[in-house]
Amino acid sequence: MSIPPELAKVIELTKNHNRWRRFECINLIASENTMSPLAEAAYFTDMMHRYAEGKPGKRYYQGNIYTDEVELLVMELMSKLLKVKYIEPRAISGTVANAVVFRVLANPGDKALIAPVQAGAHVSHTKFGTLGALGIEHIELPFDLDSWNIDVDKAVKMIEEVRPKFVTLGASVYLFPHPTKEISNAAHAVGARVVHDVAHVLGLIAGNRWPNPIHQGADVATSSTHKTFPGPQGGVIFTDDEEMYKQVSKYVFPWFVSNHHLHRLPATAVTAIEMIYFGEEYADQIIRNSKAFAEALAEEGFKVLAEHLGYTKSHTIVVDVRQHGGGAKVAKALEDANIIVNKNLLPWDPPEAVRDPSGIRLGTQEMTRFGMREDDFRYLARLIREVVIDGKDPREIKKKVVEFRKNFLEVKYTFDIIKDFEGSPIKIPMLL
Ligand code: DSN
Repeated sequence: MSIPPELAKVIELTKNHNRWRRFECINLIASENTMSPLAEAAYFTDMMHRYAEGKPGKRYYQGNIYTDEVELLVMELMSKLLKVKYIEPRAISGTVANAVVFRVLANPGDKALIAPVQAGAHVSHTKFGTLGALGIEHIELPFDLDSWNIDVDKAVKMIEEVRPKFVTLGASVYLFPHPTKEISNAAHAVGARVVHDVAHVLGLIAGNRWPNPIHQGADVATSSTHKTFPGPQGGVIFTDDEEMYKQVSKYVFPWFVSNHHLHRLPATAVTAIEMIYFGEEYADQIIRNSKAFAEALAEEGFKVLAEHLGYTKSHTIVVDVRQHGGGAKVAKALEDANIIVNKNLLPWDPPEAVRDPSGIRLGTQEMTRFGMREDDFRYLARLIREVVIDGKDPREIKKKVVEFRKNFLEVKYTFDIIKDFEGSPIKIPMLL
Protein backbone atom coordinates (compact mmCIF):
# COMPACT_ATOMS: atom_id res chain seq x y z
CA MET A 1 0.00 0.00 0.00
CA SER A 2 1.31 3.43 -0.84
CA ILE A 3 1.61 6.04 1.89
CA PRO A 4 -1.66 7.99 2.25
CA PRO A 5 -1.10 11.66 1.32
CA GLU A 6 -2.33 12.82 4.74
CA LEU A 7 0.32 10.68 6.40
CA ALA A 8 3.05 12.03 4.14
CA LYS A 9 1.83 15.53 4.98
CA VAL A 10 1.99 14.97 8.76
CA ILE A 11 5.49 13.54 8.50
CA GLU A 12 6.63 16.35 6.26
CA LEU A 13 5.22 19.07 8.53
CA THR A 14 6.80 17.51 11.61
CA LYS A 15 10.18 17.11 9.93
CA ASN A 16 10.02 20.67 8.61
CA HIS A 17 9.33 21.96 12.10
CA ASN A 18 12.16 19.89 13.60
CA ARG A 19 14.67 21.02 11.01
CA TRP A 20 13.64 24.66 11.23
CA ARG A 21 13.44 25.16 15.01
CA ARG A 22 16.08 22.63 16.08
CA PHE A 23 18.76 23.27 13.47
CA GLU A 24 18.15 26.56 11.62
CA CYS A 25 16.62 29.08 14.05
CA ILE A 26 17.99 31.09 16.92
CA ASN A 27 15.31 30.51 19.59
CA LEU A 28 14.83 33.37 22.01
CA ILE A 29 11.36 32.64 23.44
CA ALA A 30 11.93 33.17 27.18
CA SER A 31 9.57 30.34 28.19
CA GLU A 32 11.08 27.56 26.11
CA ASN A 33 14.13 25.33 26.12
CA THR A 34 15.44 22.06 24.68
CA MET A 35 15.92 18.85 26.65
CA SER A 36 19.24 17.05 26.37
CA PRO A 37 19.30 13.97 24.10
CA LEU A 38 19.59 11.94 27.29
CA ALA A 39 16.38 13.43 28.71
CA GLU A 40 14.69 13.04 25.32
CA ALA A 41 15.62 9.36 25.32
CA ALA A 42 14.18 8.98 28.80
CA TYR A 43 11.03 10.83 27.67
CA PHE A 44 10.34 8.74 24.61
CA THR A 45 9.57 5.45 26.33
CA ASP A 46 6.69 3.10 27.05
CA MET A 47 5.75 5.19 30.09
CA MET A 48 3.97 7.56 27.71
CA HIS A 49 1.32 4.87 27.14
CA ARG A 50 0.48 4.12 30.79
CA TYR A 51 -1.79 5.28 33.57
CA ALA A 52 -0.90 5.71 37.23
CA GLU A 53 -3.64 7.59 39.06
CA GLY A 54 -2.89 8.14 42.73
CA LYS A 55 0.45 8.31 44.51
CA PRO A 56 3.39 5.88 44.39
CA GLY A 57 2.48 2.67 46.22
CA LYS A 58 -1.23 3.65 46.23
CA ARG A 59 -2.19 3.51 42.56
CA TYR A 60 -5.56 2.76 41.01
CA TYR A 61 -3.83 0.76 38.26
CA GLN A 62 -1.43 -2.16 38.24
CA GLY A 63 1.74 -2.03 36.16
CA ASN A 64 3.51 0.76 38.00
CA ILE A 65 6.34 -1.08 39.73
CA TYR A 66 8.98 1.04 38.00
CA THR A 67 7.03 4.28 37.51
CA ASP A 68 6.43 4.39 41.27
CA GLU A 69 10.16 4.28 41.85
CA VAL A 70 10.86 6.90 39.19
CA GLU A 71 8.22 9.23 40.66
CA LEU A 72 9.76 8.89 44.13
CA LEU A 73 13.16 9.57 42.60
CA VAL A 74 11.87 12.77 40.93
CA MET A 75 10.55 13.93 44.31
CA GLU A 76 13.85 13.12 46.01
CA LEU A 77 16.02 14.75 43.32
CA MET A 78 13.91 17.91 43.02
CA SER A 79 13.78 18.20 46.79
CA LYS A 80 17.59 17.98 46.94
CA LEU A 81 18.02 20.41 44.04
CA LEU A 82 15.59 23.03 45.37
CA LYS A 83 16.43 22.45 49.04
CA VAL A 84 12.78 22.06 50.06
CA LYS A 85 10.96 19.31 51.92
CA TYR A 86 7.99 18.50 49.71
CA ILE A 87 7.66 18.11 45.94
CA GLU A 88 4.38 17.41 44.10
CA PRO A 89 5.36 16.46 40.55
CA ARG A 90 1.98 15.40 39.14
CA ALA A 91 0.68 18.74 37.80
CA ILE A 92 1.04 18.38 34.05
CA SER A 93 1.78 22.08 33.45
CA GLY A 94 2.56 25.29 35.29
CA THR A 95 -1.02 26.42 34.74
CA VAL A 96 -2.38 23.19 36.27
CA ALA A 97 0.03 23.65 39.21
CA ASN A 98 -1.40 27.16 39.69
CA ALA A 99 -4.98 25.91 39.42
CA VAL A 100 -4.38 23.32 42.15
CA VAL A 101 -2.73 25.78 44.53
CA PHE A 102 -5.23 28.59 43.90
CA ARG A 103 -8.08 26.17 44.65
CA VAL A 104 -6.36 24.97 47.83
CA LEU A 105 -5.98 28.58 48.98
CA ALA A 106 -9.35 30.08 48.03
CA ASN A 107 -12.98 29.42 47.20
CA PRO A 108 -15.07 30.99 44.43
CA GLY A 109 -15.84 34.58 45.39
CA ASP A 110 -12.61 35.07 47.35
CA LYS A 111 -9.99 37.69 46.45
CA ALA A 112 -6.35 37.31 45.37
CA LEU A 113 -3.68 39.93 44.75
CA ILE A 114 -1.44 39.40 41.73
CA ALA A 115 1.48 41.12 39.99
CA PRO A 116 0.19 43.49 37.29
CA VAL A 117 -0.65 41.88 33.96
CA GLN A 118 1.27 44.49 31.94
CA ALA A 119 4.28 43.91 34.17
CA GLY A 120 4.24 40.26 33.22
CA ALA A 121 1.77 38.30 35.37
CA HIS A 122 0.99 34.98 33.71
CA VAL A 123 -2.48 34.63 32.23
CA SER A 124 -3.29 31.83 34.73
CA HIS A 125 -2.85 34.38 37.58
CA THR A 126 -5.66 36.50 36.18
CA LYS A 127 -9.42 36.69 35.82
CA PHE A 128 -8.86 36.09 32.08
CA GLY A 129 -7.33 32.68 32.89
CA THR A 130 -7.31 30.15 35.71
CA LEU A 131 -8.31 32.55 38.50
CA GLY A 132 -11.33 33.53 36.44
CA ALA A 133 -12.23 29.88 35.81
CA LEU A 134 -12.09 29.25 39.57
CA GLY A 135 -14.30 32.28 40.27
CA ILE A 136 -11.56 34.02 42.28
CA GLU A 137 -11.35 37.79 41.93
CA HIS A 138 -8.00 39.35 40.99
CA ILE A 139 -6.72 42.71 42.13
CA GLU A 140 -3.41 43.99 40.77
CA LEU A 141 -0.58 44.93 43.10
CA PRO A 142 0.95 48.39 42.52
CA PHE A 143 4.02 48.39 40.28
CA ASP A 144 6.94 50.82 40.44
CA LEU A 145 8.64 51.48 37.11
CA ASP A 146 11.72 52.97 38.79
CA SER A 147 12.59 49.73 40.52
CA TRP A 148 10.88 47.61 37.83
CA ASN A 149 9.20 45.78 40.67
CA ILE A 150 6.17 45.58 42.93
CA ASP A 151 5.91 48.76 45.02
CA VAL A 152 6.40 47.28 48.47
CA ASP A 153 4.96 50.11 50.61
CA LYS A 154 1.81 50.46 48.53
CA ALA A 155 1.49 46.66 48.26
CA VAL A 156 1.66 46.24 52.05
CA LYS A 157 -1.13 48.83 52.46
CA MET A 158 -3.22 47.07 49.81
CA ILE A 159 -2.77 43.70 51.53
CA GLU A 160 -3.92 45.24 54.84
CA GLU A 161 -6.96 46.82 53.19
CA VAL A 162 -8.06 44.00 50.88
CA ARG A 163 -7.16 41.12 53.22
CA PRO A 164 -6.98 38.66 50.29
CA LYS A 165 -6.94 34.88 50.65
CA PHE A 166 -3.59 34.83 48.91
CA VAL A 167 -1.02 36.88 47.06
CA THR A 168 0.62 35.55 43.89
CA LEU A 169 4.15 36.64 43.04
CA GLY A 170 6.25 35.73 40.02
CA ALA A 171 5.79 36.66 36.37
CA SER A 172 6.39 35.79 32.75
CA VAL A 173 8.41 38.97 32.28
CA TYR A 174 10.62 38.43 35.27
CA LEU A 175 13.67 40.71 35.23
CA PHE A 176 14.27 41.20 38.97
CA PRO A 177 13.23 39.05 41.95
CA HIS A 178 9.92 40.06 43.55
CA PRO A 179 10.06 41.12 47.24
CA THR A 180 8.90 37.80 48.67
CA LYS A 181 10.01 38.47 52.24
CA GLU A 182 8.21 41.80 52.65
CA ILE A 183 5.04 40.61 50.90
CA SER A 184 4.99 37.34 52.89
CA ASN A 185 5.30 39.22 56.19
CA ALA A 186 2.42 41.54 55.27
CA ALA A 187 0.28 38.69 53.94
CA HIS A 188 0.84 36.45 56.94
CA ALA A 189 -0.08 39.32 59.28
CA VAL A 190 -3.62 39.32 57.80
CA GLY A 191 -3.88 35.53 57.52
CA ALA A 192 -3.22 35.44 53.76
CA ARG A 193 -0.91 32.94 52.07
CA VAL A 194 1.75 33.59 49.44
CA VAL A 195 2.18 31.53 46.29
CA HIS A 196 5.20 32.29 44.14
CA ASP A 197 5.12 31.15 40.51
CA VAL A 198 8.78 30.58 39.59
CA ALA A 199 8.18 28.99 36.18
CA HIS A 200 10.52 31.37 34.37
CA VAL A 201 13.37 31.17 36.86
CA LEU A 202 13.28 27.58 38.15
CA GLY A 203 16.60 26.79 36.44
CA LEU A 204 18.19 29.88 37.98
CA ILE A 205 16.93 28.85 41.42
CA ALA A 206 18.26 25.33 40.84
CA GLY A 207 21.60 26.91 39.85
CA ASN A 208 21.61 29.05 43.01
CA ARG A 209 21.44 32.28 41.01
CA TRP A 210 17.94 33.43 41.98
CA PRO A 211 16.36 33.51 45.46
CA ASN A 212 14.26 30.50 46.35
CA PRO A 213 10.93 32.01 47.49
CA ILE A 214 10.27 29.17 49.93
CA HIS A 215 13.40 30.24 51.82
CA GLN A 216 12.12 33.82 51.87
CA GLY A 217 8.72 33.16 53.40
CA ALA A 218 6.44 32.09 50.53
CA ASP A 219 4.08 29.31 51.58
CA VAL A 220 4.17 27.42 48.32
CA ALA A 221 5.82 27.67 44.90
CA THR A 222 4.49 26.58 41.52
CA SER A 223 6.41 26.11 38.31
CA SER A 224 6.61 24.58 34.91
CA THR A 225 9.62 22.39 34.20
CA HIS A 226 10.67 23.52 30.73
CA LYS A 227 11.84 27.13 30.74
CA THR A 228 15.18 27.96 32.40
CA PHE A 229 14.83 24.49 33.95
CA PRO A 230 15.36 22.61 30.69
CA GLY A 231 13.16 19.57 31.27
CA PRO A 232 10.07 18.11 29.60
CA GLN A 233 6.93 20.25 29.41
CA GLY A 234 5.18 19.79 32.75
CA GLY A 235 4.49 21.28 36.17
CA VAL A 236 5.69 21.02 39.75
CA ILE A 237 4.60 22.37 43.14
CA PHE A 238 6.97 22.69 46.11
CA THR A 239 6.78 23.76 49.73
CA ASP A 240 8.24 23.25 53.20
CA ASP A 241 4.75 23.21 54.74
CA GLU A 242 3.52 19.65 55.35
CA GLU A 243 -0.16 20.62 55.61
CA MET A 244 0.04 22.58 52.36
CA TYR A 245 1.70 19.61 50.65
CA LYS A 246 -1.01 17.22 51.86
CA GLN A 247 -3.78 19.51 50.61
CA VAL A 248 -2.08 20.06 47.27
CA SER A 249 -1.58 16.31 46.80
CA LYS A 250 -5.24 15.67 47.61
CA TYR A 251 -6.41 18.24 45.05
CA VAL A 252 -4.05 17.37 42.15
CA PHE A 253 -5.76 14.04 41.68
CA PRO A 254 -8.70 13.69 41.24
CA TRP A 255 -9.64 17.36 40.82
CA PHE A 256 -7.15 18.65 38.26
CA VAL A 257 -5.27 15.67 36.81
CA SER A 258 -6.23 12.10 36.01
CA ASN A 259 -3.16 10.73 34.27
CA HIS A 260 -0.04 12.73 35.04
CA HIS A 261 1.82 11.85 31.79
CA LEU A 262 4.31 9.39 33.22
CA HIS A 263 6.98 9.79 30.54
CA ARG A 264 7.67 13.26 31.98
CA LEU A 265 8.99 11.64 35.13
CA PRO A 266 12.25 9.99 33.99
CA ALA A 267 12.99 12.98 31.74
CA THR A 268 12.45 15.31 34.71
CA ALA A 269 14.73 13.13 36.82
CA VAL A 270 17.47 13.22 34.17
CA THR A 271 17.16 17.03 33.94
CA ALA A 272 17.28 17.37 37.74
CA ILE A 273 20.50 15.33 37.78
CA GLU A 274 21.96 17.51 35.01
CA MET A 275 21.07 20.57 37.06
CA ILE A 276 22.62 19.11 40.20
CA TYR A 277 25.91 18.63 38.33
CA PHE A 278 25.91 21.52 35.83
CA GLY A 279 23.21 23.92 37.09
CA GLU A 280 25.46 26.59 38.57
CA GLU A 281 27.68 26.81 35.50
CA TYR A 282 24.62 26.97 33.23
CA ALA A 283 22.77 29.59 35.33
CA ASP A 284 25.93 31.73 35.56
CA GLN A 285 26.33 31.70 31.81
CA ILE A 286 22.65 32.58 31.25
CA ILE A 287 23.02 35.66 33.42
CA ARG A 288 26.32 36.71 31.83
CA ASN A 289 24.78 36.24 28.38
CA SER A 290 21.68 38.29 29.27
CA LYS A 291 23.83 41.20 30.45
CA ALA A 292 26.05 41.09 27.37
CA PHE A 293 23.05 40.75 25.03
CA ALA A 294 21.13 43.64 26.65
CA GLU A 295 24.19 45.91 26.55
CA ALA A 296 24.91 44.99 22.94
CA LEU A 297 21.30 45.62 21.88
CA ALA A 298 21.44 49.03 23.56
CA GLU A 299 24.73 49.80 21.79
CA GLU A 300 23.17 48.81 18.47
CA GLY A 301 20.50 51.48 19.08
CA PHE A 302 17.64 49.61 20.77
CA LYS A 303 15.65 50.90 23.73
CA VAL A 304 16.29 48.07 26.17
CA LEU A 305 14.19 48.45 29.32
CA ALA A 306 15.50 48.83 32.87
CA GLU A 307 18.84 50.25 31.75
CA HIS A 308 19.32 52.09 35.07
CA LEU A 309 19.03 48.76 36.89
CA GLY A 310 21.51 46.92 34.67
CA TYR A 311 18.70 45.66 32.37
CA THR A 312 18.05 42.26 33.99
CA LYS A 313 19.09 39.71 36.59
CA SER A 314 17.49 36.79 34.77
CA HIS A 315 17.36 35.14 31.35
CA THR A 316 14.89 37.76 30.08
CA ILE A 317 15.41 41.07 28.28
CA VAL A 318 12.61 43.41 27.22
CA VAL A 319 12.92 45.90 24.38
CA ASP A 320 10.56 48.77 23.58
CA VAL A 321 10.18 48.67 19.79
CA ARG A 322 7.48 51.30 19.28
CA GLN A 323 9.82 53.42 17.16
CA HIS A 324 10.45 50.41 14.91
CA GLY A 325 6.78 49.70 14.18
CA GLY A 326 5.67 47.87 17.35
CA GLY A 327 6.02 44.36 18.77
CA ALA A 328 3.93 42.49 16.19
CA LYS A 329 5.79 43.88 13.18
CA VAL A 330 9.24 43.43 14.71
CA ALA A 331 8.58 39.88 15.94
CA LYS A 332 7.35 38.90 12.45
CA ALA A 333 10.35 40.47 10.69
CA LEU A 334 12.69 38.60 13.04
CA GLU A 335 10.81 35.34 12.41
CA ASP A 336 11.39 35.88 8.69
CA ALA A 337 15.09 36.01 9.56
CA ASN A 338 14.82 32.80 11.65
CA ILE A 339 15.22 34.70 14.94
CA ILE A 340 12.29 33.62 17.11
CA VAL A 341 11.02 36.06 19.75
CA ASN A 342 7.57 37.03 21.04
CA LYS A 343 5.77 40.34 21.07
CA ASN A 344 5.02 41.45 24.62
CA LEU A 345 2.95 43.99 26.53
CA LEU A 346 5.00 46.62 28.36
CA PRO A 347 3.87 48.12 31.68
CA TRP A 348 2.39 51.23 30.02
CA ASP A 349 0.42 49.35 27.35
CA PRO A 350 -3.36 49.08 27.72
CA PRO A 351 -4.51 45.42 28.02
CA GLU A 352 -6.21 45.60 24.62
CA ALA A 353 -2.79 46.20 23.00
CA VAL A 354 -2.08 42.50 23.46
CA ARG A 355 -2.14 41.77 19.70
CA ASP A 356 0.21 44.63 18.88
CA PRO A 357 2.03 45.63 22.04
CA SER A 358 4.99 47.99 22.39
CA GLY A 359 7.63 45.43 23.19
CA ILE A 360 9.43 42.22 22.40
CA ARG A 361 10.70 39.74 25.01
CA LEU A 362 13.97 37.86 24.51
CA GLY A 363 15.31 34.94 26.55
CA THR A 364 18.91 33.72 26.55
CA GLN A 365 18.40 30.35 28.29
CA GLU A 366 17.88 28.02 25.30
CA MET A 367 20.77 29.27 23.20
CA THR A 368 22.96 29.28 26.31
CA ARG A 369 22.13 25.60 26.64
CA PHE A 370 23.40 25.14 23.09
CA GLY A 371 26.69 26.79 24.03
CA MET A 372 26.28 30.44 23.04
CA ARG A 373 28.42 32.84 25.05
CA GLU A 374 28.74 36.63 25.39
CA ASP A 375 30.40 37.33 22.02
CA ASP A 376 27.85 35.17 20.23
CA PHE A 377 25.03 37.23 21.73
CA ARG A 378 26.85 40.42 20.66
CA TYR A 379 26.89 39.13 17.08
CA LEU A 380 23.21 38.25 17.37
CA ALA A 381 22.42 41.81 18.53
CA ARG A 382 24.04 43.03 15.32
CA LEU A 383 21.90 40.72 13.18
CA ILE A 384 18.79 41.94 14.99
CA ARG A 385 19.79 45.54 14.28
CA GLU A 386 20.28 44.73 10.60
CA VAL A 387 16.69 43.46 10.39
CA VAL A 388 14.89 45.89 12.70
CA ILE A 389 16.83 49.17 12.50
CA ASP A 390 18.67 48.97 9.16
CA GLY A 391 15.61 47.44 7.48
CA LYS A 392 17.66 44.86 5.56
CA ASP A 393 15.78 42.04 3.83
CA PRO A 394 15.12 39.41 6.55
CA ARG A 395 15.68 36.66 3.96
CA GLU A 396 19.28 37.85 3.56
CA ILE A 397 19.84 37.87 7.33
CA LYS A 398 18.24 34.43 7.55
CA LYS A 399 21.16 33.00 5.57
CA LYS A 400 23.56 34.38 8.19
CA VAL A 401 21.38 33.00 11.01
CA VAL A 402 21.31 29.51 9.50
CA GLU A 403 25.11 29.57 9.18
CA PHE A 404 25.50 30.92 12.72
CA ARG A 405 23.21 28.25 14.21
CA LYS A 406 25.46 25.51 12.81
CA ASN A 407 27.90 26.34 15.63
CA PHE A 408 25.28 25.62 18.29
CA LEU A 409 23.58 22.32 17.59
CA GLU A 410 24.72 20.29 20.58
CA VAL A 411 23.12 20.60 24.01
CA LYS A 412 25.72 21.46 26.68
CA TYR A 413 25.52 21.08 30.47
CA THR A 414 24.70 17.38 30.21
CA PHE A 415 26.44 14.00 30.37
CA ASP A 416 28.04 12.61 27.25
CA ILE A 417 26.74 9.06 27.62
CA ILE A 418 23.85 8.99 25.18
CA LYS A 419 25.45 6.25 23.09
CA ASP A 420 25.49 3.88 26.07
CA PHE A 421 22.02 4.73 27.32
CA GLU A 422 19.78 1.68 27.01
CA GLY A 423 16.47 3.07 28.27
CA SER A 424 15.09 4.06 24.88
CA PRO A 425 13.79 1.30 22.61
CA ILE A 426 14.12 3.41 19.46
CA LYS A 427 16.23 6.15 18.00
CA ILE A 428 15.75 9.67 19.32
CA PRO A 429 13.51 11.44 16.79
CA MET A 430 15.41 14.73 16.88
CA LEU A 431 18.56 12.89 15.82
CA LEU A 432 16.99 10.90 12.99
N1 DSN B 1 2.99 31.84 28.25
C1 DSN B 1 4.27 31.40 28.74
C2 DSN B 1 5.32 32.45 28.58
O1 DSN B 1 5.67 32.65 27.44
O2 DSN B 1 5.83 33.05 29.51
C3 DSN B 1 4.23 30.88 30.08
O3 DSN B 1 3.38 29.78 30.19
